[in-house]
Amino acid sequence: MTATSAPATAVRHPLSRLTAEEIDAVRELVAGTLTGTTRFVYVGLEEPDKAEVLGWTPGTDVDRRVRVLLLDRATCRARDLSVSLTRRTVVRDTGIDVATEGQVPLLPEEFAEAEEVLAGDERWRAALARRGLDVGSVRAVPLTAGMYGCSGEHGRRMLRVLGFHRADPQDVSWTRPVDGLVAYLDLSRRRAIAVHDDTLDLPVPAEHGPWNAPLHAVPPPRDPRRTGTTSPEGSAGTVEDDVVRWAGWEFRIGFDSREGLSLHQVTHDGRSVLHRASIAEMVVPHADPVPVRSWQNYSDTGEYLFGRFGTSPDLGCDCRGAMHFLDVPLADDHGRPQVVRHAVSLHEEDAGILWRHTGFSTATSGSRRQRRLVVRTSTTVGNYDYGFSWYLYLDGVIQLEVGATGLPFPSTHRGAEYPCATEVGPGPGAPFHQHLFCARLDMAVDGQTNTVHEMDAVREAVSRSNPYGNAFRRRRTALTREWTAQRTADPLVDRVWHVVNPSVTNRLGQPVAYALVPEGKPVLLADESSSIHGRAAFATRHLWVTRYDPAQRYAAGDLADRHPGAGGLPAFVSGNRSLEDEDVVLWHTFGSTHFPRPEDWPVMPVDVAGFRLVPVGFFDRNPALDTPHSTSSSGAPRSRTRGTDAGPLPTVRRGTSP
Ligand SMILES: [Cu+2]
Repeated sequence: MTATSAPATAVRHPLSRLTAEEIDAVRELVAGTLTGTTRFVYVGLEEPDKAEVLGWTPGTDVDRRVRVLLLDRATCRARDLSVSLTRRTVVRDTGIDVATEGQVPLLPEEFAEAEEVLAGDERWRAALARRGLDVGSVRAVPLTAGMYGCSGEHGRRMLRVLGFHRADPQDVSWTRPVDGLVAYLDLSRRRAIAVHDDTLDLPVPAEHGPWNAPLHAVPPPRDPRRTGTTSPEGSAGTVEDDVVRWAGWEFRIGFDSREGLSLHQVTHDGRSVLHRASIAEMVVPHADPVPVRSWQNYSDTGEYLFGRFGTSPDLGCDCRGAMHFLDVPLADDHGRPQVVRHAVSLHEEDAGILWRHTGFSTATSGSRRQRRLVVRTSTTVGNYDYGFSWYLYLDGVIQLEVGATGLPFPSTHRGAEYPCATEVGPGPGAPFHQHLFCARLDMAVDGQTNTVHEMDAVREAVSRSNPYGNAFRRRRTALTREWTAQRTADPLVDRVWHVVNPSVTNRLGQPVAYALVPEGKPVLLADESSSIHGRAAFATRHLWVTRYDPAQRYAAGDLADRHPGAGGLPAFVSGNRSLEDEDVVLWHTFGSTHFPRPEDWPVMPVDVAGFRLVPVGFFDRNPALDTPHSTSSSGAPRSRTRGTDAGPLPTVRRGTSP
């Protein structure tokens, strides 16, 4: 299978994002194998092996490969292809056994089809009629099906569908659940296997309308000065061919339709910290045990491909001040490039006080402002909107913050005593649920080989050396094998994980390290016997450490949708490889356990979760000592009653300390 025309593959860097021209070239290369019903589920760069990336020099050739997942909608057969743009050929084309390997991710057109199929289903229509609803006024909301061993579902490409009444086109889709009703849809046969109507008398909530509908009594807009931050002075950073340089940091930006934003080859003053960082999976398990929604567990990355639903920011609101944007071309269902405008934004912003001290003399007093570079992207997956913000700070800290907003998935509330949902409005309930993300952190602290230590605070018993009982210390436990490197956080002992390079020491003779600092919130709460416990095993621990393997990319396995379980991390660690002084990858589960509030209705304020990577002996001293003194936003020097800090500098630049 060879293309007739030669695509443009001028490689700027082995990790350069796919261009629209390359997506076009991929489509041409596989065109001979397509039928009229073939759809492109995924088109993404096959990142070269790490050794090839690290050894690459500008001008060198690299085999530019693209992974393609195809689905024939007529037969539901799926294929996994590798296309070489350099050699202009398909180098791999294998079928996927969907019953054992799992389904390829779902397509937007399959979601659209769900409503059409159910509109013609007598059982669905009768259930709606029993509630006094016309089928045309009910939005069918298709959701990933999970694996529950239901009869007739083995090996099937499935959705489970709930209904929401939409009284008029201005309504958002999520405010008026038609509760007690669910359809199980077989996409291969384009029909409902089952329509369950629990016949409970659960009324559709009466209140409806978008968040700014008069009934919500939305107050007039606030003073614009209260609505956000700005960077009026601009940024001292640069972006060139997706490589960002700012305040000593340098890294490459990646983006694909599955993981969304990724950071590559993150260095600080030329020293390596991370080889690659991304969100490799996420799951949203729901807690409501009623049959109509006990199956609600979505892997938003592996099943929906949340990068594919990347959104353009609302300029002036989502981001303000001096911004830099990257447009991202992604392949649509037909393999055609579609550009998400401004999919990634970068800006610099104030982040409070960096450090300060009022000394005994004027010479020892001073204060500095913290600033951070923000690399941000957002995605809308059904009822939820997620914003992913990577922050890089002046003091060497890296932080990921995920903000969740939109609407909690609603039910009809089943009464004040109902234990697994909150009544969020007059009628709608919001079942409890979790948003659990898995960050894949391919660490490279001052080199590719590192060791991970678990660090706990430990109380010391009274003894001859601790006669007053005030002593506490830190216990260091090396995580030496994959079977024992599956850990939970413990905030009561301030547990963190140090990624250490034993071969490199700081000026004090200590091995350099970066700490993964978790928030330590609950991991997966579903019972150990539940389906989702096996299918999202990654989320049962805050930390897994594996030895680097380029094929091990996704925490719940390569194909998450309809996978029976035990894929991903449990399989990756089956060999119990040694982790000491090796090329290690950290998989960190974090997120929120969401007990919705009335304040989350009819649109929820952003709730955040995340983690930090903090240098521990990586630097010889505070790396931000050379931060210049700040000016006020007007550019005038602040009045200073003490100290010798000299005045205004327009932006943050390293090495220009007064
Ligand atoms: Cu939530």
